[in-house]
Amino acid sequence: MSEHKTIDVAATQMLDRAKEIGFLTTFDRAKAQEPRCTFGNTGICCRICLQGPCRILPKKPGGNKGICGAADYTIVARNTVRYIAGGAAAHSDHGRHIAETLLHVAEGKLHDYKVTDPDKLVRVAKRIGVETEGRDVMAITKDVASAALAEFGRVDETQELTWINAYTDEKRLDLWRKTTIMPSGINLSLAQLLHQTHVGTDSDPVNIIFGGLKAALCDIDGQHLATDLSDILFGTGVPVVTEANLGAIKADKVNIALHGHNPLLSQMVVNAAKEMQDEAKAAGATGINLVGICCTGNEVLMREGVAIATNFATQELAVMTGAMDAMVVDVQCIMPSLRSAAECFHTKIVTTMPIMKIPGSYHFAFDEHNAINSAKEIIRLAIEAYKNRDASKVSIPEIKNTVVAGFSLESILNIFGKINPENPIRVLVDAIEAGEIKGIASLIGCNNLKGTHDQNHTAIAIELAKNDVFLLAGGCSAQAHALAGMMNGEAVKKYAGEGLKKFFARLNAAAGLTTELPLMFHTGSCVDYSRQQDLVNMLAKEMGVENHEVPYVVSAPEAMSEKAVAIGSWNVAYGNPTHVGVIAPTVGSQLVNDVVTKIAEDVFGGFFFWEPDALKASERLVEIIEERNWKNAMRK
Ligand code: CUV
Repeated sequence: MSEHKTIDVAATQMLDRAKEIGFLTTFDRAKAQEPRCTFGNTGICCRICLQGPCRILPKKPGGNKGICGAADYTIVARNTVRYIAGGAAAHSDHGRHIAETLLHVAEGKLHDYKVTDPDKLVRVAKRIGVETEGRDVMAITKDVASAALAEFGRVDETQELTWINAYTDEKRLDLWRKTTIMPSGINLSLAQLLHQTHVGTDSDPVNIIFGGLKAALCDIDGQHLATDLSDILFGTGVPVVTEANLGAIKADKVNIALHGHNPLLSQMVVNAAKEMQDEAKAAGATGINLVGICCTGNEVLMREGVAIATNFATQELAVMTGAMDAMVVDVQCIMPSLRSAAECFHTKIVTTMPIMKIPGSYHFAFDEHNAINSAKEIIRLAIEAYKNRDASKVSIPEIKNTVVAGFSLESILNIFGKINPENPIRVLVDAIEAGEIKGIASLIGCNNLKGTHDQNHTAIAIELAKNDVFLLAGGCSAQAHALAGMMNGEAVKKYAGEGLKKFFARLNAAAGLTTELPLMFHTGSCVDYSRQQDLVNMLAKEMGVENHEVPYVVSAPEAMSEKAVAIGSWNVAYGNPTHVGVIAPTVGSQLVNDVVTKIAEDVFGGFFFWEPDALKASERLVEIIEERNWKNAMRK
């Protein structure tokens, strides 16, 4: 039955293998959860106080509200925004960790990290108002890192967050001020949101949702600074050619998967591995092979060309190959079940962060002060594990596809700049205005086992490409396309409409790369979605329209995490129509559902829509883009 679980051929093989050895995967566990509780599924189960859980039971006298009197709309609104708080906390804490590291670099406390991209440092400094003229790199670094850290602890509500202010146009900022969703400090807004949704505080669903949007703006702020500072520390991605899928795991090498989100550790493992090939050889392997899973995989893919093994839903299956010697994990999206998967083999699961441990797995406290040596010790654990590998248990699917990735905003503009050096973004605007491409879509988000793994990611990409929509991608969505062999030049030939093909032909002729450009531009991890928004902001300016008038849409066909809810929400606040391929737990309240799917458009120009059917979703996305183009043409 595995063919209905995933469209990925390699994953299907590994699911058969899991069945053979009697390992129950996340796909089995998803099935065990059916049928879902309707109360939870639609958002009308309240577990905020200890009198609960309360459910909305309209047929019972007194049952149409919770014990405290909270109506369905209050319960649904509170539940929804608490997802945003969780997501924004995760993204921004990731950003804070990077900022702290950068500050320590500037203070000379860390020796294994450095400013790798001083040009980006200066660009960011100028943007956020840090003086650069005549100052040395470390002084600028210290101010930029301090400005980032100041985003978290600010309690003066008359001030505003620096990053979103620096990158967003004044009209949009004003709209956020008018709707009272402009945050001043990240920690403050997240604490206030938890307070606002405590039992007996706010029961007004619209006010609660606005509190949620404030937290969502903290999410994009934390994301943006995380991306900027990671680029400064580790370099800004340029196009790279590599491969994706389980066939990237090598039988003759010590295989180490980098899984999670934070590049502080994964980048050090990449650096250390370069020096340690001989140690692997001494153990009988031909070398060390690194592969990525989830977003830390995207980070090292962008900057180092590390191959993608697989994405979120299929992470356990990388262990099923029997050739995974160690899986090094940091934070977020790491399944606790990896340990039991590893027990069937020799694989070492190494947790590395103080807030992320898995009972029974190996914990190695990663120390930034001793980063390279920490990374080396972790690699040595993998080499030791390799010695215990049982060759008879190794079964690696012979499936992998060529991937062209590394599309930071800088590298995208660099390519456009080969056609129009004076005004690179004009290239995209010209293509839209000439009708060569209809618009732009961002394919983002996770895997969600309420549907078939990766099916809708790829189906929507194919439909949009056929309709001449230029595609950006990130997170596990980008990995889905990479795994399926769609992130390369061949896919353009196969799937792009005539206009999009022409656009690519012009780009390819000008780009001067040794490879053809891929069907979708992979912008990095999900912390990197500010790259997309920055591009949209530039487009709006160049087109002379407002953010919510740009022919741009977002699709998260398999959104799953709290972070995805936060990301979707700031997209809506920026004016972006945002498709989610699972029915959101807002449908338990008609009012709240209408606010996020309809009223939001009146206020922000962006809105959510839920559509599990890939074809219907694609049709709607294309319609929205066409409608925006039509309106823009009318305005002229
Ligand atoms: Ni941060 S958040 S499942 S790894 S994209 Fe993948 Fe991406 Fe969602 Fe997680």
